[in-house]
Amino acid sequence: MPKKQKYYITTPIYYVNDKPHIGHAYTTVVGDVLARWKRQNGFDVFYLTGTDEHGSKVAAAAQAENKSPQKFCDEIAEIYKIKWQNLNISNDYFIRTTDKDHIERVKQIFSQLKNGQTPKGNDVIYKDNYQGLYCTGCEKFLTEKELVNGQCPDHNKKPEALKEKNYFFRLSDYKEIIREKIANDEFQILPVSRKNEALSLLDFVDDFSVSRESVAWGIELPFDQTQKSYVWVDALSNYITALGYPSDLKLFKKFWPVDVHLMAQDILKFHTIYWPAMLIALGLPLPKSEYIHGFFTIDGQKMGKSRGNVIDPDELVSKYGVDATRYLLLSQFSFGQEADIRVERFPEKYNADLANGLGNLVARVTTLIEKNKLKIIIKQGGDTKLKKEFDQKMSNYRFDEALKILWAELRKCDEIITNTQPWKITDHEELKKILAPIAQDLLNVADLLQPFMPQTAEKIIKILTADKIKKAQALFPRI
Ligand code: ME8
Repeated sequence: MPKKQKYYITTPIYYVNDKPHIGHAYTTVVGDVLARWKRQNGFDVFYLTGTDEHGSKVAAAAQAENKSPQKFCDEIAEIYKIKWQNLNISNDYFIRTTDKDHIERVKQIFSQLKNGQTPKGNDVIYKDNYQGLYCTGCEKFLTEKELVNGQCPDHNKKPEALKEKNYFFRLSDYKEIIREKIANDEFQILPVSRKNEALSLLDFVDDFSVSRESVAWGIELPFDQTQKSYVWVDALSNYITALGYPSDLKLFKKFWPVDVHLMAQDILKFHTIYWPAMLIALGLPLPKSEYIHGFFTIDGQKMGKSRGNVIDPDELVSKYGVDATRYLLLSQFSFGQEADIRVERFPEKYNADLANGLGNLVARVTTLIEKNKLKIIIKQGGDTKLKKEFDQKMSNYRFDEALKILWAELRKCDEIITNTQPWKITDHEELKKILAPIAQDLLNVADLLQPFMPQTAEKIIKILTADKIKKAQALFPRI
C-alpha cells in the first residue's frame, strides 16, 4: 500500500481569560472542515487546537474570580473542550500550555535557544534591560506610535510602563532569511495581502523579549529562576510540543512541518516573524503555509464583553443545530475577508438554504421514491465533475464558493422536479428515469458536504444507499 500523505493543521491556542465566542468557533470550524476534507481524501491528518493559559492576562482573570490560576484554567479549558464537542470538532489533540509535557518541552526549547548561535554567529538570546509600555490585553509591548490618546487602541487601556531585566531574542540576525522565505513562498503566507503585510512589518521589528521578570504565572526558565517565559514563546511552541518535540520525536517526524497554521490578523506578527525566527534558531523547517483570515464584527460592531454582543457558539447550536451553525458560519462570507456577521440574517438563510433547500429536496425525493416503491440503485463516491470543481474551491480556501457549487446542484434538482412534476406521473419506469439521476446528484452532494455538515451528510447518505429508500424525516425544521 502506498504511504498515506500527511496533513497537519492547527488553530491558534485560545486565551482562557475569556470563554470561547464565535470568533474562536469560526477558526476552529474552518480547521475542522479542512481536516475532515483531507481525511475524506485519504490523508493522514493531525488537527490540533488548544488553550493558551499562562501570562498576566490569565492570572488577572483568575484573580478577579478569586480562583487560583490553575483552577481557573482547568475550568475554562473544560468549557472550550465541551463547546468544541458541541460543534462536532474532530481535533486529534487538545493541547493546554499548563500540560506537564508542554512545560518540560518549553524548558528544553529555551535551553536549546540559550545554547544556540544565530546565522551571524551571535548568541540567540541575551539578557538586557528592558523599558517599555506593556499592554496586558495584547500580551505585548507597544510603541508610542501604536498608542491612540495614550491608550492601546485594541483594549482602550493605558499600557503599563515596565522596566525590568529580560532575555531578548536576536531577531535582527534572522530578518533577511525570513524575508527571503516569505518572498519566495517557501514559507507561504496567504492571502497575498497578508504576505505583503508581513513583509512590510519586517522593516519595523526589533529583537524581542522572550522572558519576563515580573510575571508569576508562567514557565520558569531552566537557566534563570528570576525569569518566566514570555507567554508568546510558550504559546507558539505548542505547535511542536504537541507533536512531542524535542523529547519524543515520533509524531514530530511524521507531521512537521505543519501544512497550515490558521489564525486571524490579530496575531500575524507573532506567526509570520517571531515563530519562523524561533524555528530557524532551533534548526527546524518553517511551516509550509499560514492562512490569515480577517477579523469579523457582529452587526457592525467589534465583539466585546463591554458591548454585550459576544455570541456563544452554543447559542447558535441550540437554535439551529450543529450542522446548520457550521453552515451558517462558513457560507455567509468569503473566508479571509474582514466581514460583518449579520446574525439577524441567520434565520432567513437557514430557512432558504437548509429548511426549504436541502431538507425539502431530500424529503420530496425520498417521499416520491417510497410512495412508488421504486428500486433505485446509486453509487457513492467517485471522481465526478462536481467533486473536481468542489475540490478546487476547497484547495483555495473558498469555502463559501464550494458550498455554492453544491447548492447550485441542489437547485438544478429542484428545477427538474418542478418542470417534470413527477407526482403526476404514474408510470414507474418513467418516474425512475427522472428520480434516479436526482437521487444520484443528491448523494454526490451529500458526499462532498461531509466536511461541512457531517451528521446531515451521513443521514442523507444512509437514506439514499439503503436497500429500500424511505421517506426522510425533516432534516431542518423551519424556524
Ligand atoms: O491570540 N473574528 O488567543 P485569542 C475572527 N492565545 N476571528 C476571531 C475573532 C473575530 N472577531 N476573535 C477571535 C490568542 N478570533 C493567542 C494565540 S497561538 C500560538 C496563541 C480567533 O484567544 C482568531 O483565530 O485572542 C484569532 O486569531 C484568535 O481567535 C485569537 O484568539
